[in-house]
Amino acid sequence: MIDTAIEKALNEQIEMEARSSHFYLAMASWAENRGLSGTAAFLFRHSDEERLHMLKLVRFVNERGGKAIIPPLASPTTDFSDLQSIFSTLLEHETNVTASINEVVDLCLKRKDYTTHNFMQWYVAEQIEEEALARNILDKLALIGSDKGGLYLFDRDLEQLQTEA
Ligand code: OFO
Repeated sequence: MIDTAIEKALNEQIEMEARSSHFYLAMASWAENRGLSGTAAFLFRHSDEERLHMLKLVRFVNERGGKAIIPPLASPTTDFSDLQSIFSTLLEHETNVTASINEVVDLCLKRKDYTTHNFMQWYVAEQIEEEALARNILDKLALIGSDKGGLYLFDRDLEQLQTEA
């Protein structure tokens, strides 16, 4: 049977992954409405992947004899000024997700729950990729600046960019 504190922490993580999915869906929609179809495709995929991250946790909690809680979600912000603000918000969000995952891992060690600790390693590795990807995109946007041709190529490249390593 899963430890109650670990179950609570995993349920909080479920909510965080669900919020990530919702958040990126709002960003994708923003991009689609501005004709940035490559960026929209990338963000729609990213949103789907966050939902998978949530599902993986839901299944794990239930398999361990806990009860996964499917959370209500508030409407995410759609107030973005430009792509820079989208991806810096995304990076900030992912940094918070990493901190939250580290807290769960820390709790697993304190409670000697090595099974959940092992399960969480997938998320630890995933966060390294997600943060690196967001930083990489922000670096590209900084290089492009206000160059419209560069923005066109950026959007085209994002269509192909994989969100997962
Ligand atoms: Fe689930 O990796 Fe982002 O949030």
